[in-house]
Amino acid sequence: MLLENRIFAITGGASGIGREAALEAARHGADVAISDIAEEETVQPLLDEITSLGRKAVYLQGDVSAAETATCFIETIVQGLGGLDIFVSNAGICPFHSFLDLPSETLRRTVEVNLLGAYFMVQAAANQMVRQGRGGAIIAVSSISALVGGEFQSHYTPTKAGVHSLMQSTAIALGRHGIRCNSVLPGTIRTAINEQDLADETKAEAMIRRIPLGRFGRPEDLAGPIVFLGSDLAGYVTGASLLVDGGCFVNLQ
Ligand code: RM4
Repeated sequence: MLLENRIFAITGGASGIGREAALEAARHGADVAISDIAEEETVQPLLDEITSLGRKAVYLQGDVSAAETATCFIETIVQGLGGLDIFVSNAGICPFHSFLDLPSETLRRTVEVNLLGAYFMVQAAANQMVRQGRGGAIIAVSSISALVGGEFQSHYTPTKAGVHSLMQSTAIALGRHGIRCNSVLPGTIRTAINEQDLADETKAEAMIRRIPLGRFGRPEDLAGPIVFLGSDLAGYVTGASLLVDGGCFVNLQ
């Protein structure tokens, strides 16, 4: 029970990594707030699963690229759960596309969701934690792609590098408030974000061969690292980043 009676909030929590992190936080005793662009009715089974674990659950449908969504999410969290202890900025997109002919609107949307959305949400969460005066933990879901490139991800990898860097800067700005900021860097985790991309069996087999643990990650593989970074077990960890990639990044030969 690493998060007993804590209040845990996550964006992009309706599916994939966000969904599994939300459930694991509830298993560890937290009340949970979720935001996502999905219709609430599609998220209701997840909310029901969290309440079946004896924890409270609240939901806000919204687009993180709009600054006002962050304000609304914090209001939803405080009104529904009474405060905020752990905030996870997870929402993100990766519309794979070649570089030379990348449409400007695809670039803009990816930056607005992945980087601006993270910034708005982290800033709003931090201000709530500062108002509360009891510290807190902020975790951003960056990526192995903060550290390496992707031919069809030229619009995406800079946003993940930006999220990684954002946690380093906010760790400095918020340390005096007892707020820790860290990032997790997932490797290739099978979710809806890459379902179409990994349908290419030749690509998928080549990528798996580079992973020492011999498999793609599963969303639940991120749940433990996120709970750890949000818990008191990570009480002296801030400005750090945790690769969760099956060893892929370090595997040159
Ligand atoms: C990750 C990494 C994975 C890709 C996802 C969409 O950062 O690049 O390989 O499948 O993004």
